[in-house]
Amino acid sequence: MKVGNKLTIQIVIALILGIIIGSVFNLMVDQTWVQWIDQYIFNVVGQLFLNMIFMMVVPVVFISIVLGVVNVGDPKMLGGIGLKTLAFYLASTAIAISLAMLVANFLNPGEGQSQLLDSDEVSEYRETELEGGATAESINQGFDQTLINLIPTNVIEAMGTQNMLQIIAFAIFVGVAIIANKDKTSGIVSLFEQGNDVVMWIVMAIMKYFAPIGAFGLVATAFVQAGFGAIQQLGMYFICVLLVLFLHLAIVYGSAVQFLAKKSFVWFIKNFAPAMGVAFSTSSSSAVLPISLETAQKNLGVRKSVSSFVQPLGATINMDGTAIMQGVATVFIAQLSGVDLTLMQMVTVVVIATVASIGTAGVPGVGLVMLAMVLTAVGLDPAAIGIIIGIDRLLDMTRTMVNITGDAAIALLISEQQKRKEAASESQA
Ligand code: DAS
Repeated sequence: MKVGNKLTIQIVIALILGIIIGSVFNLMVDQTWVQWIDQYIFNVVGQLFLNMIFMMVVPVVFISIVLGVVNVGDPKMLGGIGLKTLAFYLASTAIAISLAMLVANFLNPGEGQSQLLDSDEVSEYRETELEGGATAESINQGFDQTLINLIPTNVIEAMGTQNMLQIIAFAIFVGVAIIANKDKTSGIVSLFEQGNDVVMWIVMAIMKYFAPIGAFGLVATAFVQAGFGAIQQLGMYFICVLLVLFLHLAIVYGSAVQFLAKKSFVWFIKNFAPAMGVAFSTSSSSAVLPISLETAQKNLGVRKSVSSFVQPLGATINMDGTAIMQGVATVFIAQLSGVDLTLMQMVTVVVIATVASIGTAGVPGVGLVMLAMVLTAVGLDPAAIGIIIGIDRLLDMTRTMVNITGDAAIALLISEQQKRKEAASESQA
């Protein structure tokens, strides 16, 4: 069942209303009745919706990947899709962050604002986040540990903690085992296929009945808390991030869809819009995964065997929108600090941000936590993150939307290339 236009329009209207009402309420945020409505209506409605879709992530991802591997049928072919996916993901992330630093160096969002480094937010962030060792160290585990952690020692714990890469790894083992024993595993394949129908029915029901009101609640409460007031002080930084997100979406993904998938980009955005709207409201690539899988398969016609492998992988390791924020933020903070980043430092930022995005789950605010590692790597003060944390929730919405749209664009082009390759070989036969 396609995710129809009516639902798309409902979600878009819900987002617009959430932004408007949230921003108006932000102007009266000190009023008790505003805080009551925000806490007991907007926040409750939004969190209930978020919980519902988070509830579906593990069953959907595990079942989809097992079926995806089984449908591919040949582990060697799976390896081919895997390598192609990784190559596209790493290339698009490196382009994203390079574009971000190019535009930031052109627009100079941090120029003449060095006083921001003396703000209370910087010292507060240093005390609460950095001294507690909760940020840079916790993710600065090094590439070797990230690789080791790919394989779970306890699959129940991996599912319990929604460790996406470990769930993907275990699902691939199960899928390959089913293929290797296909003369005896027809029953379990049917079980997984029926399971997939059940979980996807639940996802569509959540989308149909709760997505509009849930998206409204999440966006409204975010804007009540942050509001446009926080943007004024950091206007250039905010505009710079949004500009690069748009350019990356339109130019990089537009080209990938138009010239590699040979599909209209407008058609792509129109049909993927429901997932983009939910990503915007939840700020979580992981939470929106069941919906982005369903929307890519039903609305964009992406093959299940490609979608169920490429998109879950992308939700964890491919975060172009996040890399864009990190690129702009690093230049912004360097300019505040009066530091001219050398070319070598910019290359370091590209490498660190690309590696940092691998292995971190797609949950709200994770990009900011990874930024601490990027800033430290080029000798900048990670406490300066305190300056941008106030408006980060608003930027997180847009960059999460870009993150999952990139995953879907790459899944579409891999799927369309597969279809054209098969059509060509059939016509030769
Ligand atoms: N919210 C993250 C995601 O889910 C992105 C980020 O924090 O940058 O993709």
